[in-house]
Amino acid sequence: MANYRMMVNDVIKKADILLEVVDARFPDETRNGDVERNIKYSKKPFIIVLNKCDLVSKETLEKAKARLSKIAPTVFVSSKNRFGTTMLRHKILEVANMRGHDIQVGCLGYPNTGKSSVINGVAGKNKASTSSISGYTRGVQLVNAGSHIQFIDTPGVIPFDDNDEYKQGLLGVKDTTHLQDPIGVALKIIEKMCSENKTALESSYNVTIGGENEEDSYEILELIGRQCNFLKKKGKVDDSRTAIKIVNDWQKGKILL
Ligand SMILES: Nc1nc2c(ncn2[C@@H]2O[C@H](COP(=O)(O)OP(=O)(O)OP(=O)(O)O)[C@@H](O)[C@H]2O)c(=O)[nH]1
Ligand SMILES: [Mg+2]
Repeated sequence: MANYRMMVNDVIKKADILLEVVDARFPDETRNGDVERNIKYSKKPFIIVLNKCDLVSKETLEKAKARLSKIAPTVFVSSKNRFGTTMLRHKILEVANMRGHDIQVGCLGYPNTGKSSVINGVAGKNKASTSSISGYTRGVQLVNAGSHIQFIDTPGVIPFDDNDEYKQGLLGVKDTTHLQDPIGVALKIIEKMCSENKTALESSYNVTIGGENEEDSYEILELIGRQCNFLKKKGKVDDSRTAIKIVNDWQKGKILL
């Protein structure tokens, strides 16, 4: 754990500018207060990058951007679709405001938010390795992105006190093989979807939510299980199997918000 703090501070020290990469589906949950405080303390410029914006509606994105812009310049990108990456490159050059020598860009954020993918998006090539399993980038890596930009890719970091399993499941920090309670996580996903975008949940699983009792997230999970034909003996829904599917789909970006 002490290593984590050392690594973050070391990257902040080396970098001319920092990117905090957050997941556009949960910008607040994936912002790291520790990291932001240390960046502020260093007085170095930083940009908040709302990545995975392909998974979020434009309206929600604009709201998040307006809110976060009060903290730091904020851009949204989809490194998957290479959307906004040119804009980010310009923003880096603009905010760093340096001439004459290479710009070192430190890339920090929670595990699995897409730090390495954002770097690849800006570099225009797959130079940093990525994976749907979090904890993929180990150790600090330098990536040349051309036109005087060099990235410092880092392993994802989580604030010390944050070991809530539900959050780790939602954010994809732990995959279904490492979660102790995938059903609990699936229920959280269902709750989040129902409060923010029920229609997207319905169309992902080809179900209609709204019948009696279907305000209850467990009932919705059963409905989805039945639709997927995940049944046990006597026609009972296999809730674990359904939960694992939901969590996997969510983590792989198959459910839009
Ligand atoms: N839908 C979508 N998925 C993305 C996007 N960017 C990254 N991903 C996916 O998110 C997962 C994590 O991406 P990485 O770039 O490895 O994330 P990271 O932050 O470097 O992860 P660690 O190094 O493990 O901390 C991969 O499955 C990517 O394909 C995006 O813009 N949209
Ligand atoms: Mg990485």
